[in-house]
Amino acid sequence: MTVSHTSPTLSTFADDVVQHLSGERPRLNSKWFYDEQGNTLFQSIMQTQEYYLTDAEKEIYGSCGKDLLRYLDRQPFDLIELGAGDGTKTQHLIERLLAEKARFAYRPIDLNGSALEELSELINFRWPKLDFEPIQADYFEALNRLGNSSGGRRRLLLFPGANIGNYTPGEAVDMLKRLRQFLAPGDMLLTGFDLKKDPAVILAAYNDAAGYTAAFNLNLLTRINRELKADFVLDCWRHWETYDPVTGAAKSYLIPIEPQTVHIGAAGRSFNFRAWQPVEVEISQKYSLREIEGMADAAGFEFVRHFQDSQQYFTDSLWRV
Ligand code: AVJ
Repeated sequence: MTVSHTSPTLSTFADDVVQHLSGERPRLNSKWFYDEQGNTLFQSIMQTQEYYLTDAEKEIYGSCGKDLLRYLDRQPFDLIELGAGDGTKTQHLIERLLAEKARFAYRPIDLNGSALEELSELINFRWPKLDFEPIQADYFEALNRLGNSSGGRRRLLLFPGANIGNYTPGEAVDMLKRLRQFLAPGDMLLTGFDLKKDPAVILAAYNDAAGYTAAFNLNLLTRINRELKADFVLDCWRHWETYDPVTGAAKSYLIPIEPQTVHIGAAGRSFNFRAWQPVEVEISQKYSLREIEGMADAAGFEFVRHFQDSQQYFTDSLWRV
């Protein structure tokens, strides 16, 4: 199968950038990080020694399969994955599920066509007989396409990668409530959450020594320059990361070292930035196990259990409808 390399429509991207930059505190939405260069940089981040999240979830995915099947009463099910990416982690789960002779169809969802294409190659190479159909779309657009029943089959919805961390806690609960609408009694949701831990460990993960995270953040300005005909002067912007152990929010900012007027051609708009005026770009929210259990409740799920890595840095939290 082929996945098309569609970009978001220019006007969606332009409108979103203009809207976020226009507020009293200028912002940019981190969902636009992932153009081709952004994907490459994110892959490099995942390979740094500081970015512990990927290995932690890989370890969990490599060991929770048997338990998951037990909670699904070993019935056939649909494995639906939100933000599947290129499948480097999920293949460890699929491997375990198939080793346990599980019967399931795999439906990965991602906005990113090139990641889905890599995932397709991986699946076709390793498990050509797996019932597999990738969907290139927004999470909810894809879920709408799938409808709110799998014809009586159970659903196991995977929401991996601490992607939920890019929402504020309030937005995250709203999002989880919406996911709940696509599930029926007996269906399950497995969500990856990064946990509160030593602030030094968290800060380092978003401030790697080789500078991939800085390049990843700055690449958003490069993308806006290219796709929206803008003129950010890249040399004048710095990446800055903070972690607040009280709220659990890791935040990244782009900060200009001198005043700048930036014209965005595709939107016909200009924006003035004062020297050192931060532009908020990304939140990567960290939670405690207790907070996560509270979220299950708030979103209308029954908390089942946590699957954690051996360092207890990360959890994949299993909830039931
Ligand atoms: C892909 C959203 C989980 O927030 O940890 C990595 C993205 N940003 N380094 C995260 C990211 C900077 C990542 N997620």
